[in-house]
Amino acid sequence: METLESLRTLYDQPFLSLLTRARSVHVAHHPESEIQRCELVNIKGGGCPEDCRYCAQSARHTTALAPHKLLDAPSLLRAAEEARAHGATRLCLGAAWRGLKEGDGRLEEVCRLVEAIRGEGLEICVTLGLLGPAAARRLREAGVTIYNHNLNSGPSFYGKVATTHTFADRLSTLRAAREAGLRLCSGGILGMGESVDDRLEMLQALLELDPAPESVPLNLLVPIPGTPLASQPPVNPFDLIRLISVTRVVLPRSRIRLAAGRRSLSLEAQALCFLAGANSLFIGERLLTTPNASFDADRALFETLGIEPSAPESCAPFRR
Ligand code: SAM
Ligand code: DTB
Ligand code: SF4
Repeated sequence: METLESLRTLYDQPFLSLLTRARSVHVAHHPESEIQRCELVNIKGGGCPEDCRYCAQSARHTTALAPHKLLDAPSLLRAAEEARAHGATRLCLGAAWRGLKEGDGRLEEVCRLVEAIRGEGLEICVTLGLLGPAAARRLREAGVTIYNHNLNSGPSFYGKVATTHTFADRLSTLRAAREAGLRLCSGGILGMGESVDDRLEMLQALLELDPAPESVPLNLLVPIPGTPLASQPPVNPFDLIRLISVTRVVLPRSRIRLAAGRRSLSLEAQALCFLAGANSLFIGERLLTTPNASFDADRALFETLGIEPSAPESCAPFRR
């Protein structure tokens, strides 16, 4: 198992050596130019009781976001069809909740939504907050195949990310999802004021889940006016590329998603992220509450780099 020191040694090697190493690991395990396309739908927006300092949807911050109730099945079906027409293979449904327990009426409502789109040929990922084992099993039964729950940062920094739940709560949700037979999607956010070691501690925690998540989204903080992190300075793209490279070396088979914040990166910086091992992204006009890279910008990106779309993946969790 990797120690923080060994991850740091990997991270600190000369940039081009690290990039070359990551690329060689990448091509040994993945098709060279293939990138998975995922699309997000915010099925329930805003009004969340948690205090995550980065989040537009926390009821504890005064942001411009108008909360909305759970989407109805026909609207979700339309969104799923549009996502497929855009070329997405995975649909990720997000809800601004603390979490769900078995017996909560909202769990059954989400299951009905999932059942409404399970014939659409998309992988269905949901991100609903903290989850216990029975709720995770119920979602699996309804047709969910992936659970997204980001660790967001390392354990030492987590107290500065949120105080209404703990890092350990997040880990136990991931374990419950895994035990229910769900694939895991878990990563984090760069740019909240954390150190490089905090980011590597997060990576270490993902590795310790053993098997580690099949998907690792790496988000750049999208600063939201009205949140405590509204004025955070932007992340140096080389720090992101280094983190993607280290993640690729230690998690050779996982998909690494260049997630939120892609709009703030040049085409050249995105190309280096893919060279370092990122092989998944969000397409579509919106993330959850903020704009995403435009279809025109993405068309130029895919054409310039000769990127090919991936096929939908099998549902079985993989073993390392
Ligand atoms: N409530 C659920 C939870 O916390 O897991 C699901 C929704 S939550 C908005 C999903 C993830 O989006 C967060 O864990 C975080 O990684 C990411 N996210 C939210 N706001 C963000 C922001 N402003 N910038 C970057 N990533 C963000
Ligand atoms: C992930 O890692 N990032 C996505 C998805 N998984 C749920 C969310 C990004 C949200 C960016 C800010 C917003 O749109 O509110
Ligand atoms: Fe936002 Fe999720 Fe935190 Fe709620 S639990 S404030 S939706 S990140």
